Amino acid sequence: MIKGITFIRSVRSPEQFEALVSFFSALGFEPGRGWDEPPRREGSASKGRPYLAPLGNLEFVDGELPTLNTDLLVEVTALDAVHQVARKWVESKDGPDAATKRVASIQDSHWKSRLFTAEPVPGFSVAFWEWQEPHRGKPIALAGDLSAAGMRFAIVVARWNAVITDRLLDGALDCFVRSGAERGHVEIARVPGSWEIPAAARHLAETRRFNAIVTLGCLIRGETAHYEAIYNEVARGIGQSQQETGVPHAFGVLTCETLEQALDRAGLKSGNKGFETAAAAIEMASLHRKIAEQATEPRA
Ligand code: DLZ
Repeated sequence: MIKGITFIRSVRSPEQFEALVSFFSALGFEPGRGWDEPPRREGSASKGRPYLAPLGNLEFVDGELPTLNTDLLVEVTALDAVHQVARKWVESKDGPDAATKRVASIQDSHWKSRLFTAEPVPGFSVAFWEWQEPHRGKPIALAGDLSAAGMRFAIVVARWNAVITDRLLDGALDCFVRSGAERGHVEIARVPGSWEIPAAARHLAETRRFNAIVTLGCLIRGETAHYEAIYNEVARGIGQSQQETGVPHAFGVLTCETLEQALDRAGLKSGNKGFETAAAAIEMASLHRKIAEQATEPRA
C-alpha cells in the first residue's frame, strides 16, 4: 500500500531555491511534477520542485550518523563524475576556491563505500556515495560456458531430407568434438521424419543419461503437406519434453521455403544450424549445472 516517500526541505530564499533546482538538475536528477501555489494571503505564495530517484528509503539510525554534516544521502554509480559535476557547478557560480571549500574531496568510508559532501548553497549539504564493490546489490548473471568436457549428449536426427539433416548432424558432431566432448559421450538416434523427433527426444531425456538433447530435422514448406500443423506439433513436442523432463533440448529443426534455403542453412552459405544447435545445447547444459551447483552452495 505504501507508494513513496518525500522529505521536504524548506529553503531560505527564492535565490537558494533556484540554485538548488539548478544544482540537482545539473547532476542528472529526474524532475518530478512541480507545483506553484498562488498566495492565499499576503506573502504566502509557495512552490515545490521534487526530484526523483529510482530508489528511496527512510532509515532510522541509533548513534552517530555515518556521514558528516548531512542527513541527505544520494547513492550514485559514477561518483567521480558526480564529484566533477558538483565542483564545476559551484565553480561556475562562486569560483574555484568556493568549489574546493564547498565540495569536499572523495573519501573512503568505514562501510565499504566512497563519498563526498557538497554544499551547493550555504547551509544546505548533501552527501553523494557509491559502493566500492560495483556488483553489490546487483543480481550476478549466471551464464553457461561452451565447454562440453565431461558431458553427455543425445542427438535425435530425422532421415527425411537426409541431404540436409546429414549436414546438420556433421555440424553438431563437429561442435561437440571441438568443445571437448568425448566421442563416446555423444549418442545419435535416427528417426524417420521430424514428426517423430519429440517422442524420441523425450524418451532419451527420461533416461536421465544426457546433459542435453539436440534435435535436428528439416521441413520444407513447398514439399510438405500440412507443413504448419507438423511444424507446430514438432516445436510444441520438443518444448514440452524440455519443460517436463527438465533436460535442455536444443532446437535444430529447419523450416524452409525451399531446398536451396535449407542447403544454405546446413553449411553452404549461412553457417551450419546443426553446429549452432549443439553449441546452444552445451551452453544450456553448462548453465543447468551451474544453477544446480549454486543451489547446493551455502547462502552468503
Ligand atoms: C510426411 C513428411 C513430409 C511430407 N515432409 C516432411 C518434411 O519436409 N520433413 C520431415 O522431417 N518429415 C516430413 N515428413 C515425414 C513426417 O515427419 C513423418 O516422419 C511421417 O509422417 C511418418 O510419421
